[in-house]
Amino acid sequence: MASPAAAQNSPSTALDSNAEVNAFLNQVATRNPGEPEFLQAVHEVATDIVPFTADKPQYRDARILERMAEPDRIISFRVCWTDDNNEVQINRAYRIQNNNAIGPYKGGLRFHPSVNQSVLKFLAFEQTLKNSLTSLPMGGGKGGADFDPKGRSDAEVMRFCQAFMTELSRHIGPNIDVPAGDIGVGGREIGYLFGQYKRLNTRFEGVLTGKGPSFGGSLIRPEATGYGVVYMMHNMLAHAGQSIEGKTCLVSGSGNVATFCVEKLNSMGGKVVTLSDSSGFIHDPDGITDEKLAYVMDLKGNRRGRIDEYAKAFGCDFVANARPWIVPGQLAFPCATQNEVNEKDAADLVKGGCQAMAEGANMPTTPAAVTALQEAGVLLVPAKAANAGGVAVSGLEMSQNSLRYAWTRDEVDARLQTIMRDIHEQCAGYGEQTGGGLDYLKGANIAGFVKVADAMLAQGVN
Ligand code: NDP
Ligand code: 2IT
Repeated sequence: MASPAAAQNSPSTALDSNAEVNAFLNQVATRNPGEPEFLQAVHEVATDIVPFTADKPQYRDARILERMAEPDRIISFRVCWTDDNNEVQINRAYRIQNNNAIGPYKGGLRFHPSVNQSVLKFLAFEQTLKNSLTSLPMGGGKGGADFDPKGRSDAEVMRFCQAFMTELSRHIGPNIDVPAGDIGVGGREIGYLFGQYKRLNTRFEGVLTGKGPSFGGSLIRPEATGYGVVYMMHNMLAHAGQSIEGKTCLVSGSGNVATFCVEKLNSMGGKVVTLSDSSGFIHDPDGITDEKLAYVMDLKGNRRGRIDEYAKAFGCDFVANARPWIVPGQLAFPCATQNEVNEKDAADLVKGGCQAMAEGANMPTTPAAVTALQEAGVLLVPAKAANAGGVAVSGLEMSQNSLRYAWTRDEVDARLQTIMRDIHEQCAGYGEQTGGGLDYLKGANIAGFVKVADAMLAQGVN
């Protein structure tokens, strides 16, 4: 395995750049009070970009990083709808249009009670760099609402989606902003949202991705994020002379990203022993086989049940209110939500023999945990590189919609594999350390930044 990230700069340059990072972050903190997730994401990027641009006055003079960390536009709106008891419900919704230097705004919608402006601003900022890594023409955006789909009937979810789209439709379009799914927004919700957009605009156009295959959705889009995470792990391990075959894998979450991550790991010879949801995790030492995975997909995707039912069905352990990182294993795939791996979890992972992590969720690892993992020599591919397969196939869905054509599963999967290989190469290229080893976080930040920055420079001050 590669050695831990080594410091590149001389002590005095490092001090200068630390001071500059801090000055920049103080400014961002003052402008964005009460937004810890947004500051965390900007901090993590600035730590790499400020030293990188130290000898590149073109980026500094044009204040590119500051401009990227100030969303182009924040749209905030009220969503009113009636529940099955005819009671009026009110939710708060947003669309953050962060940056469209390289293409229309693009990014998912999240429906979860924890949604607020800070969470969506961090996601939109990250999305800008992620979409750049895919090499497809997509800017960065993110949206959602503090609506909780849990326990709601199909009819309630439909009415909420219709009310949400009634306002959102004014702000999006195939050449303006193209939303997709994220936590709490899957094929069902995208269908309802698309139907309402069409009703309001009388236009059948590729304004959302993740649509059903019978109305313009790309094959492999549901699988793409989870598959892409595993392709990235494969590339990273191959670079280090290793493979997934025979390794014990820890996966968190049990939604879209987690389940297709397990499917691909199984097909590549990994043994997955954990899954989780917001109530706790299951540990199945015999492995979550394809048959057991089909049960999980039905449980979470159709019946919308809880993960402890798996433990009852297959006779294994369920640990309430805990995360899987205490289980020994070589490969880790956090696929639930932000900050689900903290410093203590990182220590547990290292103790349990973890060698590599690919982030399926966005920003799942706290800064202290990142440091602990890197210092222990764990290979770590950050979310903006590892989970970019989802938005990449969304980009391919946009291409197919423009062509009025549909590629086969194999064609889309082949393109996905090529894109993930290319992202790995970009990150490895920019992440090489002078003392040897690879810092994939730095590589992803710089590779994502450069393309957007150059497009912004070319387009003048705006
Ligand atoms: P889903 O809604 O399909 O699944 C989310 C899973 O994470 C569920 O198991 C859910 O548990 C769990 N979870 C959600 N919030 C929390 C929480 N606060 N604490 C513990 N567990 C939680 O979402 P996705 O699989 O689509 O998304 C998972 C992650 O992947 C997110 O970070 C998302 O941003 C990221 N991502 C998604 C992409 C996509 O294409 N869908 C693309 C790239 C990244 P429960 O059932 O109890 O709510
Ligand atoms: O975080 C993400 O990259 C997504 N939720 C997918 C976005 C998309 O537009 O497909």
